[in-house]
Amino acid sequence: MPDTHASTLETLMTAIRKAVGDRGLLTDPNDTDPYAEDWRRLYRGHAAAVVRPADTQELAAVVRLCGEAGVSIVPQGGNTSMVGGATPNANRTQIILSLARMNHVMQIDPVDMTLTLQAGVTLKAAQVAAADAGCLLPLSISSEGSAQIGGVLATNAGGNNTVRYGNARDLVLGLEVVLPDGEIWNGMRRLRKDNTGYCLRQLFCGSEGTLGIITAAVLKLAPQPREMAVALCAMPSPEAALDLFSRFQAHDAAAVQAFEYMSGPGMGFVTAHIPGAHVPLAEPAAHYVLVELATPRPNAGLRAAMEQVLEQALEDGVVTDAAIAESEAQRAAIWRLREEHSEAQKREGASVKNDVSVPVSKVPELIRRATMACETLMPGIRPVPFGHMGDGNIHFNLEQPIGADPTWFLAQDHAIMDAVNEVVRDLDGSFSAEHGIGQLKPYMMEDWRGGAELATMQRIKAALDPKGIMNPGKVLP
Ligand code: 2HG
Ligand code: ZN
Repeated sequence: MPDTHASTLETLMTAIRKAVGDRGLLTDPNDTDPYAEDWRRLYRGHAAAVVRPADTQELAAVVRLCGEAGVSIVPQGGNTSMVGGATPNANRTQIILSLARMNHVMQIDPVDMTLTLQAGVTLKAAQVAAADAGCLLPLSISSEGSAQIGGVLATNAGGNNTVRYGNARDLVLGLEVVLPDGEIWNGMRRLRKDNTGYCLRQLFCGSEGTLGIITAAVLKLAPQPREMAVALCAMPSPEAALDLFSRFQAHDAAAVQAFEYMSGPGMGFVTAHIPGAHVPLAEPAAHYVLVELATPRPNAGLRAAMEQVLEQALEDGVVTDAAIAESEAQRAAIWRLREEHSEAQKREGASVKNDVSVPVSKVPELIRRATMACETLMPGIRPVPFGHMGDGNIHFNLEQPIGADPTWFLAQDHAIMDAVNEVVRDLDGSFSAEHGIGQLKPYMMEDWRGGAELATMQRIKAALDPKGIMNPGKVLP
């Protein structure tokens, strides 16, 4: 590092310490390094410091100081990015701005059906706060215990309930954002209708910290379900899974809260690596579906509806076996089989992830064609597709061949992603459905979004962040 930069950083740290106090600043590499590696362990960065402001004013002061010093900022919530979106470079020249201390639920209004909270509240804590007030925060993702609201919104997370309630951006009524020059934009409105020019809050949703830092939000709540029914189904094929989805949609589309696909091999990794995981069906299957029905209507008879649809599907050979949860504990155990897929794949070895989406009707074709493409590219590779079939988002993940060197395997990631993406493009899909772009996928942007779309994004970036200090190297190529 050139000496001038070292002394700039030193001066900056002194000023930041003044702004946030000793509690708000970590500079010892032993303290900062855990923040600088991503969950997948694809990126090991090193930060000059981790700054943990206590409130929006402190955070804004830090952003202003960094802007003046020309030092770039990597905003970080729960550090659960799948695309290295919250990991700094390795030069110890960037600071990580952690929202972890800004974790207060500020207000819940059961009449307006809104939840007002700081960005560092975990998604799980936000769900619990909503439930305590008799409402539902209808956003559920596997990492919800660690993921924070700010990151969830900044990446426009999707998850398990998109089929019914949309993505994170669909739940946002208001935002507070610290802009790259340190100014605070207070857009914490909780209006259902507000047509007053460009919709700035939507600009920050999905911007992955490249345009500003979300510090607080007002989220839309939904009525809490009065009845729920969850089933795990063994399926003969991906086509049968799509058929089952259509049957539930035809029966009562408003009740389908989640419709998740899992493969036989993926389920095998879960039962092998996750203690206590057990599939409540007689035989292992080649494909599985988790279906969750829920409704706020009283006396809706959901359990009977679930049985009726599944019985007919069993008779027609669309489902080969099914288990309906009889208790909350059984429901949680079935969901665990789905939610532990990422962790189980990590324990099995190195994997390449493809968070892709296609029209729902094309999911079976995606699974078949992408499987073939990857097996042709690399004999022995182990496809473990799973995910949100009800909204067309499949995590087409590939596990390394048994016995292969993980480093060698990961070095082939572009070729593997390209093979999957070729199929996705042919099916009119997207190369990133819900995980975002981070530092893993900017190189794909020119090819997929080049022309007027990417040029407009670059102009927006240049207008809001002319110094390029906000999460550089992420999203844009
Ligand atoms: C999920 O749906 C997450 O569980 C993670 O989006 C997906 O590990 C993955 O690829
Ligand atoms: Zn997912």
